[in-house]
Amino acid sequence: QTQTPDEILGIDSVFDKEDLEWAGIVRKWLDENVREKIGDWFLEGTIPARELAEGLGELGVLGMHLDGYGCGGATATQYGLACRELEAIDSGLRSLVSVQGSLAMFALHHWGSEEQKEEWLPRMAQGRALGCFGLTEPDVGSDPAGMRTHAKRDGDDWVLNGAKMWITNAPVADVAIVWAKTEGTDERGRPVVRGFVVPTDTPGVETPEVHRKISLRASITGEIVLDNVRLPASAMLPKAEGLKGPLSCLNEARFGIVFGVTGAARDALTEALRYTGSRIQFDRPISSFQISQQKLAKAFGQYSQITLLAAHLGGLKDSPQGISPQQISLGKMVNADTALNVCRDLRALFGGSGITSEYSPLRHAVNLETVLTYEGTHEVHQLTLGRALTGINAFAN
Ligand code: TGC
Ligand code: FAD
Repeated sequence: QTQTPDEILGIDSVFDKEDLEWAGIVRKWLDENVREKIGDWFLEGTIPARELAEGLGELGVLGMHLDGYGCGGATATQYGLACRELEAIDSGLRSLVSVQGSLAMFALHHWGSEEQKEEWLPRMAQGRALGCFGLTEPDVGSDPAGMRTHAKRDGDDWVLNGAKMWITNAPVADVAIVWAKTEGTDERGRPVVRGFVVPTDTPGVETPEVHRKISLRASITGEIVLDNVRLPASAMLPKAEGLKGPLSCLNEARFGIVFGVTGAARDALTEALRYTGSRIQFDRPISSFQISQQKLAKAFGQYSQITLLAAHLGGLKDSPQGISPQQISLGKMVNADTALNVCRDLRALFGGSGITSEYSPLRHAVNLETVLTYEGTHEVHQLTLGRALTGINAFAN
């Protein structure tokens, strides 16, 4: 008598019944519409983002944790569980949804004017308009305070110059949320960072694709090049002033990753159980070897730990006390790293077949290399937690 990982873990008492039912709806839609195709998209180095967005909009996962403007008004845990199902297919698919809902839509929802929200959010929730989020630059990643992209006033207009790099969805987006330094400084002498809503068909905007990726291949990554891009005064996000504007959006997307990567680990473990039960060597299924069982049990233990941490952080985010950036860093640091180790270790159980796109663990593992890096590298989260634990800032000294 075998039991699934989630049965042994007792997933029914980790999450509410209605939330698991919702996750089941997302899983079924993905199984019917995406699962079979993902290996090919990964090999081809692309994803039909616009077509998929409309389906995902109908399913209700785009901006699902935001209220009003055609968004779903779901809880953080429900959103997390959707990310888990998306990343059980591929991190690139979860990225598509994270960038749309947690970065671009959240920036508009949290920091935008009424007009900006009404113009963009309903269409983005339906997947009829795609957004991207430009913070990173060719020379500036972990330290966004060093950004060079700048916005200058010219009469009532803003004129933007600069370049953003590694921007998910940029080549296919209708709108980019671009973060730029403005002239002048705040009371602590720091340049003031502002966010701008930039339709990608504005003259002076180019969004070339980044090629030759060997990770997150089922995702479209690009640059945003801004050459004297003239925007009306109304293009600025009025409520975001300073780096806490973009960093608040990162909290949302990092939270999605905390849940998402548990899906990748679950999928790798499910495939490993299936494969090792049917593959015969030495006249026995390879699941009967003690070393195979050790690998499976270790992966199951790690999967259980990261699922419980995600559930705990989801509960915090849904509680009146809310969740802190340090708690989100804890989840991102531990869960991305652990899921990567789970997928990489399980890959070995597939022998030669494990290096093809036929089986998911290696694809998940190479994707998780990106997940370890984006949304704050593993080291950035270690230093964030180191600072919280010791009171000493080790980012620059
Ligand atoms: P510091 O300069 O001291 O702080 C600036 C202001 O920001 C506030 N703040 C936060 N606010 C909200 N949430 C957070 N997590 C925040 N962290 C900082 C801070 O309170 C301060 O506010 P104020 O009012 O005093 O001005 O900066 P710091 O020392 O706190 O932070 C430094 C550091 C290194 C942690 C931060 O710069 C950082 O997180 N760097 C990593 C950059 C990063 O994650 N980039 C991600 C780009 S987007 C992306 O990767 C998308 S992937 C998309 C996909 O899923 O496909
Ligand atoms: P760097 O910051 O140069 O870091 C290089 C190495 O140095 C890392 O190991 C880092 O941890 C280490 N390091 C840096 N500072 C310190 C320090 N103080 N102490 C110790 N170690 C340190 N960005 C966006 O804005 N929007 C997007 O949509 C987006 N999508 C992405 C999609 C993909 C596929 C990828 C790969 C990246 C994406 N990014 C996006 C960019 C991502 O957020 C950055 O790559 C990330 O923040 C790291 O920046 P960097 O690549 O410049 O590395």
